[in-house]
Amino acid sequence: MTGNSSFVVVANRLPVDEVRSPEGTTWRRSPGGLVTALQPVLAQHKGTWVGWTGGITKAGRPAPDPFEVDGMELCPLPLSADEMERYYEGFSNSSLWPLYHDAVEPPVYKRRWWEEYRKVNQRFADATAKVAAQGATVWVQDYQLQLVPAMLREQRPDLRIGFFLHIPFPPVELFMQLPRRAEVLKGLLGADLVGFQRPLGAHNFLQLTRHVLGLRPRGDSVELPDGRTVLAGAFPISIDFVEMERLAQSEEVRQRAAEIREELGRPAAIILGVDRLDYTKGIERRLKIFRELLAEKRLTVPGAVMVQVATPSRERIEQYQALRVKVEREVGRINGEYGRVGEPAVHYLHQSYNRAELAALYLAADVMMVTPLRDGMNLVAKEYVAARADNGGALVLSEFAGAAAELRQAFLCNPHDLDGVKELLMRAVKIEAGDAARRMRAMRRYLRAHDVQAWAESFLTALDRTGRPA
Ligand code: ADQ
Repeated sequence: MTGNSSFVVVANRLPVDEVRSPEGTTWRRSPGGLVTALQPVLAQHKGTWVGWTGGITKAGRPAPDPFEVDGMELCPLPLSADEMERYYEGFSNSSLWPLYHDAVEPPVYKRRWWEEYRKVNQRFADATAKVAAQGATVWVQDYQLQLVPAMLREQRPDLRIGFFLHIPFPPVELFMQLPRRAEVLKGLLGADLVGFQRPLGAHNFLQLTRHVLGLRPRGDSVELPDGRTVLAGAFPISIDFVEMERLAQSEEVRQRAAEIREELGRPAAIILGVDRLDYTKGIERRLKIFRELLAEKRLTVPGAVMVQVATPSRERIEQYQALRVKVEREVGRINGEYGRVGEPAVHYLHQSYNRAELAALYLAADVMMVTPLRDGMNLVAKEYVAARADNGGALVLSEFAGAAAELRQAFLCNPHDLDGVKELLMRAVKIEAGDAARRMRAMRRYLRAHDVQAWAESFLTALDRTGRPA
C-alpha cells in the first residue's frame, strides 16, 4: 500500500510547537531555517513531514491523526516515557551526540538504549512507507534516524531516499568505538545520497564503509554488493538570510537594540554569546576568557560587558545538568569579583528568546563570540552576519565550527588555546570601523548567495540526479 505524498521529510521533531489554551490545543509553526526552506517544497508537492510532536504519550496509544499547518501535512509519531529516555536522551543524545562531537564529553553506551533506538527508527520508517507515493522522494534528517534509510528501502525500493546529517561525522578512530557501528553504517547506506556539513564528514563516512564493511569506496561514492551506488557529499546548511536581515532592519528591532545598549549602561564593548546550553558550545571557556581579561584589566566593567544567552536544552540528561551548574558558578564568580551594584559583568540568561529579541541582541553586540569545541555548522554565526546590514560588529569564530570553512573573514580561533582566543577577542574589541565593515561585507555577500533555500535546492537537485547517467 502506498500513500499520496510525492515528497516526504522525516525528522525527529515536527516543525511545530503546541499552543495550549482553554479552547484546546493548536499548533504553530516553529521558527527555524529547516522548515522555512522546506515548507514551499512541501506545499508545492502535497508533501508530508513525519516527526515527533515533542510530548510524551502513554505506551501503546495509537498515533494522533495527521493535521495540516501552512500547507504542510504533518504526520505525528508518539514517544512513550521509556522511548524518550532510551531512544532520545539515551542512544541519540548520550551515545551518538558526544561521540560525533569528538567525544568532548565521554559517550555513554547502554545496550537497552540501542534496542529502543532501533524500534523507534522502525516506527518512523513504517509511517513514512505508508504516506509516500510510488516513486516519491524522501528526505531523512539527522543522527536520531540513521537506521531509517535502510528500513525504508527494505519496504519501498521504489523510493528515492536522501539523508542529511546536521552534526559532524567522526573520524574512523572515534566511530570505531560505537557498539552497533556496522548497523548504523548499513542504515545510512539505505539512502541514495548521504549529505554532510563538511567534505570531511563525507570522507570519514566513505572510509568507514571500507574499514567496517569491507566495501570499496571510489571518489565520492560507494557501490554495494547488490549493485546499488550510494553517493556522499557536503551540503553546508545555512539560514534564511533575507528574513533575518529584514527583521534586524525593522524599526522595532533597531529601537530595541538601542534600548538594550542603554539598559546595559552604554558600554564601549558588548560581547555576546548565544547558544543552546550544550557542552559542545564552549560556554565555560568563553566565560573563563572574559574573567581572565578582567583580571588582567585588559577589559573593565562597565566599559565591557558580556551577555550570554543559553537556551535550556536536554535538561534531564546528567551531563547537561552538570554543565549548567558549572556555567552558573562561573557567572556567579565573575559577577562576585568584577560586578558592582546594578552593573554586573556578565548578563546570563537561561532562556529561550523570540526571533526579534535575538535580532536586537545581534544588532547591539560589538563582538559575537561563537566558540564551540565542535559544531556541525553553527547557525548563530550566520544569523549574526545576516543581522548586521549596518556592516558593524565583529565575529570571533571557532575553527571547529562548520561555518568557519565559509566565513573566512571572521576572527578564526582555536577554542582550546585560551591565550590565542584572548588575543583575538581583544583585536575584535578594538577593531577599526573600516576593517570591520570590509570583513562583514564580504561575509554578507557570501551568505546572501548561500542561504538555506540554496542549500535545500542543491541537496534535492543532487538527490534527483542519483541513479541517472551523469
Ligand atoms: P544546534 O546545535 O542547535 O543545531 P545552531 O546551529 O547554532 O545549533 O542553531 C541554533 C538555533 O537556535 C539558531 O537558529 C539560534 O538562533 C537558535 N537559538 C539559540 N539560542 C536561542 C535562544 N536563547 N532563544 C531562541 N533561539 C535560540 C544543530 C547542529 C549545528 C547546525 C544545526 C543546523 O549542532 O551545528 O548548524 O543543527 O544544521
